Amino acid sequence: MVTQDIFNAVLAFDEATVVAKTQEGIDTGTAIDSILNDGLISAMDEVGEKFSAGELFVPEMLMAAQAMKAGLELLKPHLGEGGGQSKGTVVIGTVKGDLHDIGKNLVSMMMEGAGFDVVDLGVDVESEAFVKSAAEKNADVIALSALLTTTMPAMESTVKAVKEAGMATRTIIGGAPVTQAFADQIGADGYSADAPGAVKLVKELVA
Ligand code: B1M
Repeated sequence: MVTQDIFNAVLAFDEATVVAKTQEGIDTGTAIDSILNDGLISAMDEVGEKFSAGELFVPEMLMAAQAMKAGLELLKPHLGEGGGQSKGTVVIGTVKGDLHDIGKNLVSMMMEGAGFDVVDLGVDVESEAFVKSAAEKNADVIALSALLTTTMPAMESTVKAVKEAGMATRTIIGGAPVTQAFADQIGADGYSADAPGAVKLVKELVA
């Protein structure tokens, strides 16, 4: 099955096969959700488990991430309803100290696919940069991603900086260690566990 091949290829850090099999899946009508969730994302979960178990190390995590990213790029045009007038502007980034960007990129792609203008500030983004960019772009929403428990406090400082700047821009947060309880605790306007949920949340916030 093509999704199993994609899963195996990410775990083998075999970018060329990830690309070939992802394209084959698209061309043969495999559900995009299945390529994404059963192929690419499941493989990264497995990589994380192997890393926790001491069976894989950082360079291998990085190679798996490169392979996954190559597959994700091919899915990009298929990740939303697209077209039409802009539904609003979202400034997105991974917070200060955190270099993980695959989940953030997925959220960003799905928001673009859903018709939002997305300003992606990348990784390791300072609170001030979120505030400055949101003010310049008159953004509706600032979307913060974090994958490390140690960088969650940077979400709190960013939400605080947005409030202190007196901006109307709403803030949403997400990423593996983040929870709704944490969002409530730091006063963020929303939390989602995954990229489709983040799109739904932003649609509700700008409605
Ligand atoms: Co790192 N890493 N990593 N890593 N890495 C994790 C996160 C970890 C859980 C692995 C583990 O121990 N099992 C662990 C964190 C432990 C913790 O804090 N609790 C960890 C660690 C420890 C580290 C280092 C400290 C390792 C070291 O150096 N000793 C280091 C930190 C570097 C830094 O950031 N300062 C590090 C480095 C790296 C690489 C650079 C090698 C690489 C990242 C490459 C890249 O992103 N370009 C990497 C990777 C690949 C991972 C794992 C294996 C995979 C992450 C991923 O891309 N998943 C990860 C283990 C895991 O998560 N299972 C791990 C796929 C992606 C689609 O999922 O990003 O969770 P995710 O996004 C999801 C949701 O979370 C959500 O939507 C997506 C699904 O739809 N989401 C949002 C994400 N952002 C959102 C924002 C939203 C809404 C939803 O709204 C705004």
